[in-house]
Amino acid sequence: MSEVVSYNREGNIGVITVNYPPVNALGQAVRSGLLAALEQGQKDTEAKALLLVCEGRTFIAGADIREFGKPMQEPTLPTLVNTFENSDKPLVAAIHGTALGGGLETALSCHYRVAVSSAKVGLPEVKLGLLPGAGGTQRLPRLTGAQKALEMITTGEFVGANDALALGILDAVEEGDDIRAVGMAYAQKVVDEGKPVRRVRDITDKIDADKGSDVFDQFRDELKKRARGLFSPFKCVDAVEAAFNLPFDEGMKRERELFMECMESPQRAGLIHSFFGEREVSKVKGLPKDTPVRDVKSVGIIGAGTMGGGIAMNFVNVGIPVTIVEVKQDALDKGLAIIRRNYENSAKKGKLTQEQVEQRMALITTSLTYDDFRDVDLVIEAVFEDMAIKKEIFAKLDEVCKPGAILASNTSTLDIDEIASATKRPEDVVGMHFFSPANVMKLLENVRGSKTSDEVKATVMAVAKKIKKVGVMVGNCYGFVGNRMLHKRGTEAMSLVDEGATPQQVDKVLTDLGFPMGQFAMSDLAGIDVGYRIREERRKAGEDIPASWMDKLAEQGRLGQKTQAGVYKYEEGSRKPIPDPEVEQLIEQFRKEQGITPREITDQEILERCVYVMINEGAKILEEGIADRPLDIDIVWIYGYGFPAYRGGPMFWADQEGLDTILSAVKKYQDTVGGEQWEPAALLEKLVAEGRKFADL
Ligand code: 3H9
Repeated sequence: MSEVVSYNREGNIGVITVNYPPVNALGQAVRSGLLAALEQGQKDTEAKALLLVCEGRTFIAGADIREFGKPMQEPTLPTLVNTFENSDKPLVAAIHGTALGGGLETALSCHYRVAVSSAKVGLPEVKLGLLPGAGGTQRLPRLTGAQKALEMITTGEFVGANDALALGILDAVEEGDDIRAVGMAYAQKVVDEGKPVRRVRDITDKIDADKGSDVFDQFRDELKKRARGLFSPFKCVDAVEAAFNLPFDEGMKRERELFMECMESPQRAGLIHSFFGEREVSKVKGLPKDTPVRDVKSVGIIGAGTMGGGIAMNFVNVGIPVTIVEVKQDALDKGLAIIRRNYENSAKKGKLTQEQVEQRMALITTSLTYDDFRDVDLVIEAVFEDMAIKKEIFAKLDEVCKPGAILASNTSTLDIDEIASATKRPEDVVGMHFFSPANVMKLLENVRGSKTSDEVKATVMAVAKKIKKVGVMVGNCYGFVGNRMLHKRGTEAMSLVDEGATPQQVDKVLTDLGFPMGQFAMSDLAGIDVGYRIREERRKAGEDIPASWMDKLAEQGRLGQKTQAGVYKYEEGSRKPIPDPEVEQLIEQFRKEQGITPREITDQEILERCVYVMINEGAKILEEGIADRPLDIDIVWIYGYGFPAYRGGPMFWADQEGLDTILSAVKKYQDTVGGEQWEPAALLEKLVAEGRKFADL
């Protein structure tokens, strides 16, 4: 028998134990071990019932995702679950932690399920571009009916043990954390009460009740909005519907076919890359795992604006008190009122109790003086992008803050080393770039300065985890990883409109690729003045930034959503961008002034110029060591800018497009469009010459 699964008998209960850290995933060794253990249990004449239980922090968390995309090895998971269900002896699954995907499917193939109250169950395959492929789509609806099964399978959301009990997924829930004792007690009850083998496949009352229901079509309609561009959610509905239209064995076959379609889809590869990428980014290259981490028990924030307020919420949400400092009392009052309004809104939606709202608000202290930062462990500066002001602030922080306090800037573009130079402790200075809205967006781009200490780097990565963000460590340069690439895309998008495209055509190409919004809708959301100010600053600094029709928008006070007019116009209370003939005229006028004769621009050219330009820049970012690995860039773009996770991020997507295709387009635009953004990255040329991909780095 494999070491990862063992069999032993306790009294008249045969116990099958899985012990495959960290999450007891169903790799080949576990699958074959489980079959062997089951066989042993069947043969053990003293065993009257069998118990499946797991060691470590969780029940089985699913198939072993690392095996996907490789040739399948016997025994397969469907074979395993069918063999389990066919057991002649009653089988009990005892669940703690999370029973997910193939893990829940294995539990569903047992005849009874008991869990501790902290346990959760779910079928999250859809988040990996898959559907439950070991009977989940056939067995779950037999217990819950169509509606709930469709909800769980198409969202992948987890359900707590008590809810799972109410839904009929579990048979019993017990308090406590000794899962083996809970499982043994239940199995003993099964034996003592002579409970029969009860196979989920044979439970048909809910199937009969929902047969012919229009819930499937309703779900498909709903998914057209909720899961735009995605492949597997629709296949999930097809598979669940099969449970209602076909006999069990045929339903299983249909599920398998649909599962294989998903497995072969590029979306599955992209989503699994995102899954592992999200976890890999926490392992920073060159930063030893055992680097000491400083305790962050209190935080100071400079600026009570949208950004400062959003940042503060992240900390109070996890119980860390914050002190917000502003120059004027009314700015503090205004900021605090917005934070309260956000929490009150969550309370209205039932996400927080009124008591929790008050608890959170009580964790916020406001002040007009930096002296109140004397005892904090971390200060985050979130004032507007002005180097002189930032340096002044950091010099003051250096005077006031205790030794060992981390001094962070939320700058989105400026030089961290220059900011650090205003202090006598550059080793404690770091960038912590939050994305707006800071209480919602999952990315935290942590920026290392040349003197930032390892301890500070490790601490800000730990802080990201603590506040439930995905932290990515990047190097110091203009715009870091995310905005540096975004600015290249923005410049190309503006030029494309100069040359003849419409803003809505550019945006549509990007939303068709899977971005939640296009470049110009995003500019309207962020504020047209933001980009304008950056361009003006760079012009003042002597950079050759050409005039743009977008400058005219800013000069006319069309600042985006906040003025209900920007690149698009907006109806009162709506965020829906509406193309505006006035802007068309403004663009036409601009072209005339510049002597540009507009030409027809294809969607393909828009895609290449907006996205390939980012990839070329991404390659330069890698060359310069600003990002350690292509996956760091992918995760920045997925979590900070809405690059579709199912495409795996820009660098992963580039590998799928073909680096040779991208390089030849880059060279073409170097000749036709010009500019440093089209100078091919040496790394891109090298990879193409060697026939390698970003994934090979
Ligand atoms: C499936 O089951 C298909 C079937 O329907 C049909 C097949 C025919 N495999 O997230 P964490 C690793 S699809 C391999 O940091 P947490 C993870 O990479 C599967 N490895 O911990 C990490 O490794 P490292 C359906 C896995 O406590 C370590 O475990 N199941 C798997 O925050 C710790 O993970 C899912 O989609 C796996 N399945 O969260 C569940 N899962 O330390 C996916 C995790 O080297 N997993 N690892 O970086 C999760 O949602 C979370 O990991 C979990 C734990 C909630 C379990």
